Amino acid sequence: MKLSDGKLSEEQLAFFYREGYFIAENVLNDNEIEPLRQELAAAVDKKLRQMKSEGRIEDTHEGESFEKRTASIFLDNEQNGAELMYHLEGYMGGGFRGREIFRLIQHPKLLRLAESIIGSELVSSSIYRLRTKVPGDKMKEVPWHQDAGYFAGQCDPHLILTFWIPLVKATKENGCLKILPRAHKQGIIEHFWCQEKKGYLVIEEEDLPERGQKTMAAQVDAGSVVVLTNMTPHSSASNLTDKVRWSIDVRYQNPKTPNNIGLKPHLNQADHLRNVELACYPPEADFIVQSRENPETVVNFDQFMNLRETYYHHYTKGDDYPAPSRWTHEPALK
Ligand SMILES: O=C(O)CCC(=O)C(=O)O
Repeated sequence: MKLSDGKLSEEQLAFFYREGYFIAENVLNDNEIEPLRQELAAAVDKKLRQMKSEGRIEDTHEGESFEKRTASIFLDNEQNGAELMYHLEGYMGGGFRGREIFRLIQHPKLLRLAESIIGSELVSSSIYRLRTKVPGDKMKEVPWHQDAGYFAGQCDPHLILTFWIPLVKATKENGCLKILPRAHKQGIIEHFWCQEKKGYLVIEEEDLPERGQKTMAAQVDAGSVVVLTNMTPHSSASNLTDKVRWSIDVRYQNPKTPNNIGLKPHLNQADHLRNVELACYPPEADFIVQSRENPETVVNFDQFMNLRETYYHHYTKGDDYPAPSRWTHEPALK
């Protein structure tokens, strides 16, 4: 659906609240996403040169396209491919940061769209993710879940927007997002830790509501925005092409929704461990991206890098990454 004036109209808002999703077509044009693609391509190139100089890789597939190169590395050797993707995404996907992702999260077109749903005061919710869905990588199939499943329970009553944005055309073949419409109003559904994929939560098929409802494959152009609520069940299947399905997903919330703005990670962590849950996702930093009431609180690039790095290093030290976890059990124990 096309936006008029960059915002959701009354009718489009009604659609979003009824269906639990909205597809805003071609919000960002090629010129607006190309800098991020280039930043990523440069990071890929640098890492592969380093691996080659250390004698750990022979062919760096220099000269291949943005979509192809990482796929070729994975195809040559899965471990090298996994190392490259880890380098980009970091632990649990939370390590990706740089000037262009920051520009994108703060892009006026995205903020305008978010504002038309949740108002002018906007926090970028801590979980934003870069996804390199590489062909043949089982770990990149994402099971059915609600984003709220990853957040602390206290955030269930709040609307947190997910903006899923492909950097290349997303199709059924390359594993675009799949959505279960009209299934977002019943609140949180039981999630389990996925047995074969560490770090993923899963809603079992039989627990998906509205089972008669058809799932929707969000086949969209690069730069389109798939908007979801935190309660909308979604998943994505394997990439069956020979190229990478690159995408990012960013989240926005109102500052009244619990967050860790202004909190140092150790205080945040101490409270989290005492079960005083201050933020929806304590291990990663929330930050203000737009405020008409207090414009001086909007973070600049250096503050963003500092915040994200401080949290990332604090929480990835040692091996107890305290992701909020109300789901302690696995399917077999049900
Ligand atoms: O990009 C994908 O394949 C899955 C994305 C997702 O699950 C999310 O944005 O919450």
